[in-house]
Amino acid sequence: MTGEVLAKREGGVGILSLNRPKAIHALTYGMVQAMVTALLEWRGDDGVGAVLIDHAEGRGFCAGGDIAFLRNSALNDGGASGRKFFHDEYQLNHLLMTYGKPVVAYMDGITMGGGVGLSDPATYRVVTQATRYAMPETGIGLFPDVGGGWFLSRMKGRMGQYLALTGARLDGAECLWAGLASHYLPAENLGEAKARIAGDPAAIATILRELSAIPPEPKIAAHAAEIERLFASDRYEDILAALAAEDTDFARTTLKALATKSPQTCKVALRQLATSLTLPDFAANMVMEYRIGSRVLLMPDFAEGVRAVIVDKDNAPVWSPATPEGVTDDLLDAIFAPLGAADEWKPL
Ligand code: QUE
Repeated sequence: MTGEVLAKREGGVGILSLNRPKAIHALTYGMVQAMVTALLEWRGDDGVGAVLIDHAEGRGFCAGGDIAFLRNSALNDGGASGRKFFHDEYQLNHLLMTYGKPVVAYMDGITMGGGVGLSDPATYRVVTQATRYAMPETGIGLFPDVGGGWFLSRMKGRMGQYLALTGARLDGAECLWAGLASHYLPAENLGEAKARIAGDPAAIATILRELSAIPPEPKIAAHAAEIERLFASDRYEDILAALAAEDTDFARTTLKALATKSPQTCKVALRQLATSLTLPDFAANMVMEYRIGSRVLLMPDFAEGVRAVIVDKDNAPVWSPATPEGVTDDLLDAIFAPLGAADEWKPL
C-alpha cells in the first residue's frame, strides 16, 4: 500500500481518507486498489456499521483521476494500463453504489471527475461552503464517466446535460438544490459529524441533520428554466443553435464555454446520457462507459486535451474533429460498440 489512501477503523465505522495532497487527491490506480480492498474487508465485518470517505491534509476532496498517467498509457502502451485503471475504478464506483452499508462522502472543497465517482453513489453526500463540484472532462477530450451517465441523466430539467457539456462548477448550496448532495454542513462541523457517526453509525441521518446549516441561495436555480429549454435536445448542434439564438448573458457565456470543449466528447456525452436512461441498472451503465472509455482514451482529443490543460498548460487544445459537424454518427457508433466478450466490463 502506498499511503495515498489511509484506511482505518474508528469506533463503529471504517474511514477511507484520500491522501495525495500534491494532486488534490486525484485518484491513482493504487488508491483505487486500496479502497476496494478495504471496502471488501469491511463489508463482511459486523463491527463496521458505515463507511466514511474524506480527504486527509490539504485542500479539496478529489480533483479527478491521474490523467497524466492515462495520457502516458494512450501514448506509450496502446491504452492497456489506462483501460485497466478505468475498469477497476468503475468497479469501485459500482461497489460503492451496491455496498449494502451506508456510505458517507465528505465533498469538502474540489470534488470533480473521479471524486464525483466516489460521492455520487454514496448514501449520504455532505457538502460545505467550500464545495466545488464539476464534471469537467469534455475540456480535456474525455467524457463524464465514473457513473456520470447514470447520475447526470437522472437530474431534473436537463441540468445533467448542462453540467456534462459545459463542465460548470456548482457550489455546495447548488449541489443540495440539484439533489447531488444530501446535507449542507459548515466545514467547521465535519469533525464533530465524523466523531459522532463513529460513535453511533445507526444515527447518521439524525447526526447530519442536527449539524446541518441553512445554505445560501442556489444561484443556478435562476437559470434552471433557461437550461431546461436550451439543452432540451440530444443533438449537440441543436443546443448550440438554441444558445446562439438566445440574447442573454447566460447563453453567451455558456456558448463561449462550449466553444472550448472537445466536440467529439460533447457528442459522446449527449449520447451517453440518453442511452443511460434506457439501461436497467448501474452495472449496465458502467458496461457502456467502459466501452466508451476504452475508445476515447485512444482518440487524439484526450492526449491533446491533457497536453493543453496539464502538460503544457497553454489551455489551447486543437480538437479533431474540430467541429460538431465533423463528429459523425458512424464515429459515435464505433465508440459505443460492444467490446470483445472477454474485454467487456464486469462488476467485482
Ligand atoms: C478536466 C479533468 C481533470 C482535470 C482538469 C480538467 C481531471 C483531473 C485533473 C487534475 C487536476 C489536478 C491534479 C491532477 C489532476 O484535472 O480529471 O493530478 O493535480 O484529475 O479540465 O477531467
